[in-house]
Amino acid sequence: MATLLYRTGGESHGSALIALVEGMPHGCPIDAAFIDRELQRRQGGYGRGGRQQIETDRVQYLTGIRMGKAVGSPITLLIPNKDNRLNDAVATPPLYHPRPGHADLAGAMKWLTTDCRETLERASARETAARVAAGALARCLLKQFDIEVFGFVRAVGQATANIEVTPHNWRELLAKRDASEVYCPDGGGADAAMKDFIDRQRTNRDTAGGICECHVFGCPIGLGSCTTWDGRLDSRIAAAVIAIQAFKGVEFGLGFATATLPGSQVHDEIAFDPATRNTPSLGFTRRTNNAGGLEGGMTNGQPLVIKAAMKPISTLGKPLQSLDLRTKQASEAGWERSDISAISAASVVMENVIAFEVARAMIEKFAGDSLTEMHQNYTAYLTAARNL
Ligand code: EPS
Repeated sequence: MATLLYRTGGESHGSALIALVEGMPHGCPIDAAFIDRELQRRQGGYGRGGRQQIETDRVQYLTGIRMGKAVGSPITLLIPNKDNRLNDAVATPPLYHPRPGHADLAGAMKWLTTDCRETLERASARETAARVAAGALARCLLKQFDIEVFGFVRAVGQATANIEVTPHNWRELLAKRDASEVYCPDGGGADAAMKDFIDRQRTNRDTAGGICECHVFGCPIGLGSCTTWDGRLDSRIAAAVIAIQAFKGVEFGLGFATATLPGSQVHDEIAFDPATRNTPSLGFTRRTNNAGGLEGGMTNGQPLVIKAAMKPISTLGKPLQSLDLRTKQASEAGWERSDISAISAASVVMENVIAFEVARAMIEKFAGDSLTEMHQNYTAYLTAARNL
């Protein structure tokens, strides 16, 4: 089956990060400036640490692209690390005191060592630069089908944005998000409250997590599958989102709140509007979108709505109780340069890993070796559905 896949490689302080993307159709225009902008957004946000002052993440394209277009072969994206010191034993010393919440302890045992260094190098959220690059590349395909993805920070600590996102106002909200240091489009004070929470954690030498939210507009009905558990688009999106470093929960639409309500208040009643018959939703409308655009593992023509919780960063300036893995004697957890909060960056990562899964579902449904063939399959499908 034609599909879209990617792998990443690289350590936080190694020479580079790479992403290898397989399955981009021939002829798809690649917007390198857009991909670099997403990388810059990932580097930004309120509460970031010193690393982002060192790096200027930009993609170098090693394979798979000619004259700004995919040639159909695997695409290799490389992001050099300026803070490249992995082979310098002094500059990347061993870490024997695992940080609670980080991969340190489990990774050290897994690799049969008392040094957490190699675990932390790969587990680090620095790797998300490669995921953003792969996802933003996939978005170049989505743009060809007018599918847009919008992510932002919904909450930090107790500070929550009081906004409703619709297909009509999201571009306006996107401009507000881009003007916000926290990447929160709520001009009504939530942005300031979020910054205040992060500032307080900095003062306390503590860290902050939050909630990211992502909307996808323009998906045709029927992406994903109800026939296999791993073909369900919600299962793929959930897996992609929960795989982001420090993410602990994901929900679609009303999510966990659906469990507390009767069915009559949860399910989105179906109606028809002939005026929107020529759109990817085929004219099927809903007054509500509690399902978050997915029913039976398939897109239902409504925007996808996904929320996810990020725990606070696990490197604390005031370290928690841990031990020395060599002696098993109690000791404070290790400290590495880190962030107070990476929630804004995480919203960019979430946007792009979701985009990758939607692009994969598009390729699986409208398979074609070239963009031209994919467009023909897409149009033929919507025409056939309209003729029912
Ligand atoms: C990050 C790079 C890392 C950390 C952070 C995110 O760089 P360094 O370890 O050199 O400071 O700032 O990583 C973590 C929070 C983590 O837990 O590993 C990045 O580029 O996003």
